[in-house]
Amino acid sequence: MGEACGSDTVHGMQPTSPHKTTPNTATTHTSESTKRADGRGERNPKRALITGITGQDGQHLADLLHRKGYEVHGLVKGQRNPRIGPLLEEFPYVHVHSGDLADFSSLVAAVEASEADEVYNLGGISYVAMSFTQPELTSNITGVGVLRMLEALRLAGKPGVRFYQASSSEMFGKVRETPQNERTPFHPRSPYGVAKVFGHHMTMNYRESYGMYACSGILFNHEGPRRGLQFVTRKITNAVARISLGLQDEVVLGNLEAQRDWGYAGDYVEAMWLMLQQERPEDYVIATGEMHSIRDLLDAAFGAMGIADWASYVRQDQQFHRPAEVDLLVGDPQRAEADLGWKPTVTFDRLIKMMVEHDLAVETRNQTTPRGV
Ligand code: F7E
Repeated sequence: MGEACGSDTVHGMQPTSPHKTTPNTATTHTSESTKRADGRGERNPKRALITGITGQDGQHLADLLHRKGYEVHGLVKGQRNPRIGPLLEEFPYVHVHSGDLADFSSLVAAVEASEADEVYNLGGISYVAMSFTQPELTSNITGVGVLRMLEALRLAGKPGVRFYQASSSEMFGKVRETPQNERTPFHPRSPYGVAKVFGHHMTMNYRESYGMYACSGILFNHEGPRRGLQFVTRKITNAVARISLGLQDEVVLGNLEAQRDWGYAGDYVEAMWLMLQQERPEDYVIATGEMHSIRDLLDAAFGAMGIADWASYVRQDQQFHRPAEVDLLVGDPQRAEADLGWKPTVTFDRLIKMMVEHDLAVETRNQTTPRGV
C-alpha cells in the first residue's frame, strides 16, 4: 500500500531523512518492519509518528521524544503549509510526511513510511468556538479522523503499534460531578466536544475489539508560550504585553465567569508519553486539580505587569460568547499520579507569568526589529 499512496515525505525538508526521496523508499522500510515480532523494543531508536505536529502539543512532544532518543515523524497537511518551514527550522530532526486526517490512504502511507512504534494523534480542529461555525468539518477531522487513523493501523497490519488519542475535558461539558475523573459521564456542549467523545469511544472500541494498545489522555486545558493567539490564555497574555508597551488599548473577551483547570503543555506531553510506556493501555485524566475563572486569569496576567485594576482595559462582546458554554471544568488527576507517577510541575501563577514574559519579549522584539529582518 505504501507506494500507491500520497504520503511520501515532503521534498526539500530533511536532508538526512531516509524517507524523503521517493515513495519507493517507504516500500523498502515496510518490508523491514514486518520482520519484527510486535514492533516494540527491538529497535533503537524508537520511532514516533505525531499528527498535529505543528500545533502547541505537537511541538512540545516532538522536543520531548527527540530528547528521549526517538526518531520523530510528523504528519503535516498540504505541501505548501506555511507552518512546515518554521517547524523544521526549530525541529530540524523531524521527518515530515504529507497527509491529512481526512484522507485515509495518506494515513496508511504515513504509518508505513514512518514505521512508527508509537502514534500520537494530536491533529484536528482544536478551537471550540470554531466548531460551532464548522461543525461538519470538525466532526470529520477531530472525530472521524481518529477512526481513520485506527483503521490505518489495523489494515496496515500494525498490531504492535501503540496509539495515543488526544481526548479532551470538553467531553465532560455540562459536568455531572466535580472534580471530573475517568468515570465521570460525558455531556459535550459543542460540536468539538461531541467529535472528541466519538474519537474517545472509538479508541476504546479498537482496544476492546482488536486488542490494540490504544488509549486516551483526557487532557484539561494546557497552555504555554506556544499556545495559539485565539485561546483565552494567550489572547490575554499577549494583550497585556501589548497594552503595557502602548500597542493596544484593551482586550475584548466573552464570558468572564467560565472556570477552567489550566496546566502547562510541557508537563502534559510527558503524560502522553508515559501512557504509552505502561504494561496495559488505560485512559487517564490529566489535570492540575485546581480551578480558576477568566477573572483570576486577568488578575494573574495584568498582575504580572504590576497592574492590579484591569477593569478599564477589558471589554466584553457577545461575539466571543458561545451558543452553549462549558461553565466549569476541574480534573482529578489521582489515577495518573498513582499509575504513571505523573504530576504537574508548573503552577497557575507561574504559567501565566511565563506567558506574559514571553509575549513581552516577542512584542518588544517585533517593535525593535526592522521589517524584513
Ligand atoms: O476558552 C472563555 C470561553 O478557547 C476557555 C482547547 O484546547 O481546552 C481548550 O478549549 C474559556 C471558555 O479554551 C474568550 O468561553 C471568554 O469558557 O481558551 P479557550 P477551551 O474552549 O476551554 C480544551 C481542553 C480543548 O480540548 C480545546 O481543544 O474562556 N472565553 N472570552 C474566551 N475564550 C476565547 N477563546 N476567547 C475569548 O475572547
